[in-house]
Amino acid sequence: MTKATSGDFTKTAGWLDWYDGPSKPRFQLPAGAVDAHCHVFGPGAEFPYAPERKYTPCDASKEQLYALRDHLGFSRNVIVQATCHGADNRAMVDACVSSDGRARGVATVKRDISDEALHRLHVAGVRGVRFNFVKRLVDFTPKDELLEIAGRVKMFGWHVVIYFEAVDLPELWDFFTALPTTVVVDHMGRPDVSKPVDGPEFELFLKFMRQHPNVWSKVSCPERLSATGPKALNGEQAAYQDVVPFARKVVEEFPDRVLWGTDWPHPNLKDHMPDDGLLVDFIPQIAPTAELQRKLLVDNPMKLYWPEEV
Ligand code: 0GY
Repeated sequence: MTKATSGDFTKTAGWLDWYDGPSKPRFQLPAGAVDAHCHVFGPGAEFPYAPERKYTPCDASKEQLYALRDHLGFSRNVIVQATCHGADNRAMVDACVSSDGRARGVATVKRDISDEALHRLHVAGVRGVRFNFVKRLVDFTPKDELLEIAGRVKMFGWHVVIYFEAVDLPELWDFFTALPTTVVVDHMGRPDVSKPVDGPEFELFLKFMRQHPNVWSKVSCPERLSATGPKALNGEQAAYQDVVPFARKVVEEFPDRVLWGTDWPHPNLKDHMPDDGLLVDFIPQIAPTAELQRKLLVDNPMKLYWPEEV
């Protein structure tokens, strides 16, 4: 089914709609599992997309997100502000406050935000800000502005989520290591998985985590990183096989600093749209024991987003 983009918006040409009717995962998630990286888009008629956006998605509402949560067997969500909404956090905040406490948020804010507005975001459930360095998604924000924001949100006990491409880590290293908060890397810093897992590029990312105990990583988005794709090539559990060594290495070396999320509704995918049930079935390949699964899906996200319940 083709999805709508509502309001005065036309979705980006070639945009793939999120997947209807995802399969029921064969992997049973542990009780209390958190989908720690997902988005809501609009609906555009209610929450307009930002004028400065680089893409226009199809709408993906909070109701649709929560139906997916229940279908897959998650208990909670962390909703990450997507760039198509800029620094207008209303759609994400509305989803959080409508969740009966089962969703927390990561916002995008600008330097001129007041302490009162930060406080309101906190009350709504926001626990972090996201700094995006992926050039196709955002325009440049000066680093002194970002450092100032990081210092202010630290007062609220929030963390900083960073999104960047692996080739840009050397240039961004000094900035990242100066951040005063817990720092959560999206999608393992987007490694090029056609390169060796023990090669210099991924080693630099591992060094970043080894040297800086405040750095966490989401081991999410195999569908974005994979060249081999979703097809099971040699029997069961072969989807996104080329990503497994990278994600598994991070989970096994840093079991207390990893998170996982679906990334629903999967913005900007051009080749295929993943079946979210299949994505959940990917988890035991990268977290092979019950203990690693519990840390990845329950203990770690609870520590970061619902510390008062831990
Ligand atoms: C993701 C990945 C992408 C997009 C965004 O905020 C965004 O627009 O994060 C992407 O295009 O790689 O994590 O959702």
